[in-house]
Amino acid sequence: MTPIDANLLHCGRHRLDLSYPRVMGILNVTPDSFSDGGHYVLRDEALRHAETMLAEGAAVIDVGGESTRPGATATPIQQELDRVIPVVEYLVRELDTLVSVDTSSPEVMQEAAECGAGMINDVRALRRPDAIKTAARYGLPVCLMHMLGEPEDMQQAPHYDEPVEHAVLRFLKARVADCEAGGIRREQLLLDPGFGFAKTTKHNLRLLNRLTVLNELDLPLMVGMSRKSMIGNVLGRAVEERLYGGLALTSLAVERGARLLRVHDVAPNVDAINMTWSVLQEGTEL
Ligand code: PT1
Repeated sequence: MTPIDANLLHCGRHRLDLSYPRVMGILNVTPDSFSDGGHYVLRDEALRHAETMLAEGAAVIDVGGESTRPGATATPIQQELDRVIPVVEYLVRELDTLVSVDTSSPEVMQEAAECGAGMINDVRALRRPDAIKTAARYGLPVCLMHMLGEPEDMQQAPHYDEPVEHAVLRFLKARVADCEAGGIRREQLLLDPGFGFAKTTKHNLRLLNRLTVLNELDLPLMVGMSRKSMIGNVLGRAVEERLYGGLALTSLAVERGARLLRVHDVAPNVDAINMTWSVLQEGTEL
């Protein structure tokens, strides 16, 4: 066995060093995106937005063509392909950057991988038929996220019979086992508790409070809390007023072990992460 660097993800032609916390910039190509209002539908706008996020310090650009915010209805596969693939292709060609594809569809995973995407981000944790097989074939890192039900109905009275962090850990453990059994290397997996997915605000706050429980699996943790309603509900802020609240959550997530932060506002989050990380590093020596 050749020793592997546990902090280095192999993303096709790219490497992602997660020995310190990194930012994934959100690039929505849905016309109904919950906070970008579909402004980045055009390829050139997508390119400019991606360039800006990279200049601000994003390590990955996450391209998604299916809205998964609460209440969103299912997107037909062909529509998702039409939205996502041209943008992935264009970003890879023009920027030679690490592109992640936010999808649950094996067809989209396959097409995106073929045109150079380096990571798969699946809010359904590869539970669709053939998703594991497809991801395994390309060998790309996969983010497995916790959700119950589907975006359309997930917020109808979410309930857990045990502390929410235990339910999330149990679910992710089972998904990791299924993925490994299906030929995906453990070293290529990331875990995400799925903030805002089948969770009340109380669940979300508790999950962040207890985030360290998820470090038990010894896999890199990803979180996505940017502009979400958990901030809106606590602070009484509209979606465009949630940045400062989100930065507080980013700092706490980093302190509790998050290594990939999926955000809209890259520059402020990079500052919050680097400031938090510098404090944490000072506690490690002597
Ligand atoms: C996430 C995530 C994602 N979130 C990963 N991928 C979304 N890995 C899309 C709200 O409460 O957290 N992790 N892809 C966006 N989904 C939501 C969910 C958006 C809830 C908004 C809310 O406001």
